[in-house]
Amino acid sequence: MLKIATIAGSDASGGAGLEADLKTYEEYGLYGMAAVTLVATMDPARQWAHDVFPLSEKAIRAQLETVFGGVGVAAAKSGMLGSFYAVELTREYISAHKVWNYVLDPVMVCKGNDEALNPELNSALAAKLLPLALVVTPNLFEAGQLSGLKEVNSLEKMREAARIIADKGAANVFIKGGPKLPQAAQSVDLLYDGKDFHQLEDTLIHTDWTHGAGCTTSAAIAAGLARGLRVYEAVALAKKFITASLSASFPLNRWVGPGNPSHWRKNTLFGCDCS
Ligand code: PXL
Repeated sequence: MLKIATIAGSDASGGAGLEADLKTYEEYGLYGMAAVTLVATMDPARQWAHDVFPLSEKAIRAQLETVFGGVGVAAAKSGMLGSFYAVELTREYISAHKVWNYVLDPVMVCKGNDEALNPELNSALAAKLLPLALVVTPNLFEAGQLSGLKEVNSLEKMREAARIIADKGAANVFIKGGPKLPQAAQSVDLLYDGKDFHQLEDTLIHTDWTHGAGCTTSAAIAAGLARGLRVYEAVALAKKFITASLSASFPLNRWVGPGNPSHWRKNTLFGCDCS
């Protein structure tokens, strides 16, 4: 059984964070493990406002020791880290255990929020984790933050940002334009492998229920790498996977809705358009 880890926050609503990662790993037939960095909750009495409860340094280290020291993995991803010590511990364990298949999802915002949660933490994340990343998966906002370009809102700017982010140490940069590129008729993402650009396009799914789409995409890339795919193939399959997931997205309540990562399997297994 191939093993894979996530170092991420728990999303109590189940759509993003380590819950999305483990669901995705399961779809790829992998044995998923998780080191929890923080617990994120959403308050229905405050329009689904987020609260974040970080775990202690001791608790995070003990989990990383369990996962990397005690078992070992074919690949890992990190998501919301939430503290300087979680960034530093991630660096320590990914490098000490020589996890080459490491996918860095540089989570800086929750859905609908364009304010970086903590700019200094984001600089630490860039300095310490980009050099270890086989693939980094920023959205347009995160690509702007990581590159220092003010706004990344076109393919041209995505290329420029990708070059800068690769210069900071990431081996491959996958910038998710998705539905956010102005006038996009398709969902357009860009992979830069340090030499060439690859534009990936798929059907643009028109839905408000996209909670956890970034987490699912980076988990799917890590899962593809664990299965032995090369970076381009892992990214291309992840794009198909998230497109299928979003095509069956659904609301949890009036504020939020996730994709459905089991949609592809259910269609294949049961040959129906079941959600
Ligand atoms: O989608 C970003 C994200 C990542 N990780 C956790 C989250 C969220 C957004 O809600 O809660 C734990």
